[in-house]
Amino acid sequence: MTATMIESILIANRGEIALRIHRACREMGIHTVAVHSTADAEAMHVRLADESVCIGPPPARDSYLNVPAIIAAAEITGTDAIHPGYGFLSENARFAEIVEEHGFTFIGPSADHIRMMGDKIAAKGTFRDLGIPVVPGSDGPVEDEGAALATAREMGFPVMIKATAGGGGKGMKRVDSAEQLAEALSIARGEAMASFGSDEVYVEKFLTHPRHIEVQILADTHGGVIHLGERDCSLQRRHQKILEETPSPALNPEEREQICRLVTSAIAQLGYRGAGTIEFLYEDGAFHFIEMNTRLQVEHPISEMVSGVDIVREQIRIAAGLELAYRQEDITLSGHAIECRINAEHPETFAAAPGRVRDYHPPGGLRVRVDSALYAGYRVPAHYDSLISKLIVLGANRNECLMRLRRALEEYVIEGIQTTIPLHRRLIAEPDFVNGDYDIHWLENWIEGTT
Ligand code: MV4
Repeated sequence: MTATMIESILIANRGEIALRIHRACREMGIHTVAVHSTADAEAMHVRLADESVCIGPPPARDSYLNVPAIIAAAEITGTDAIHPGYGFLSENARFAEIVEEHGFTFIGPSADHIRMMGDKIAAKGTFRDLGIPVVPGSDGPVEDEGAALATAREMGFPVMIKATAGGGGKGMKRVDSAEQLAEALSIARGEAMASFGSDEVYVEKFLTHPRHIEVQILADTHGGVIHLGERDCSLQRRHQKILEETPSPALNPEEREQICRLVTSAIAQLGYRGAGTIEFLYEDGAFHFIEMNTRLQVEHPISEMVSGVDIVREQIRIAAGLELAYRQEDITLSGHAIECRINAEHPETFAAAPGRVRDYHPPGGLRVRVDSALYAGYRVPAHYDSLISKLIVLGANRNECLMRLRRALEEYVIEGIQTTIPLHRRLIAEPDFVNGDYDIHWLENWIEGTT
């Protein structure tokens, strides 16, 4: 593979992730182009970029999802490459194709790999064939109620009906008994059709108390593949992650080494390119693959903190046809990192709380990182995701990490809008959390019991 010169990158995103990508570009001497909606004219990502282009009105479908406007912005500014960030167009295979058809470099995997992982049945089959343990299930779409029932009886109830085109919690239905199956199947199909334009579904054994553990990988176009360990993302509310940590308190070093090596080998055999995350449900000492994400993830900084690897820099190097700057043996995962997602939301009701930030004082000090596009006087728009900041801290071990996190959360001042900082202050004082004793259901139960 020959190297492609990347001298200028259009960042097809907003908020903290647009800043994150801009920072990597700056340190690499790469020119940046921001795109923004009319609601974001005063946004920090626009202020920091070398150039900016307004691509449409506030609704995302008219701006950050507006493919012709983004391609036109890249053409007008003469950029070499487009980084999609997360969300928006980041896992849209057709967008990746269009970018390349217009002669730009897409900073991400091939459109074929994005498409493959977007089809959850295809993804499962691919990883199963590569020796990765998957959740037992129908191993393909279920054609009708009879087929679904046969699979369910084989697995034993409860089972989960999932949309082939789903992911991230959309289009799923738990079924506890044969009597519930027909209705659940028809609801799941209807929801899948409405959300994804396909009513294809599959059936899996329902795992009752798993943890969500995901492995971060990077793969170049020269056969180089590395992992940066795992992240435990079990603390979620309505499929929105609230706090992530690495390493997972649930794994011992042998389990970690085994799953990370298995994943690295599978990714190498796939010929995958770019950053990726392989998601597992982990229950009773066993891993079960569920999905692969083909984008940079919100929680990538905790992996950067323990590994020292700049994941965005490596994404850009990979897209330029360069080799990864690291081999696995160059990487030492050391210490413990936690990320708190801070949202512009009421800390108890989770009602969206956009508005003007009156005063702003982020925490600092040793091993404290704040990824945020906030500034004093900024008005958080109501049109987009409520994530306004990520507080990431590193400690020599989990206890030191928790002490530092408590200190940093105490320091953090965001005045004028409601945020989830008070939720995080309460959460990290909970004995179950302090003990690392939680599964994917723990947070919602705790919120229900304490608010
Ligand atoms: C499951 C499951 C239990 N059993 N699959 C939710 C998001 C999607 N990526 C997969 N999800 C789940 N799949 C089987 N076979 C439970 C969930 C699930 C979940 C997973 C990860 C983190 C939080 C979750 C909350 C509810 C349900």
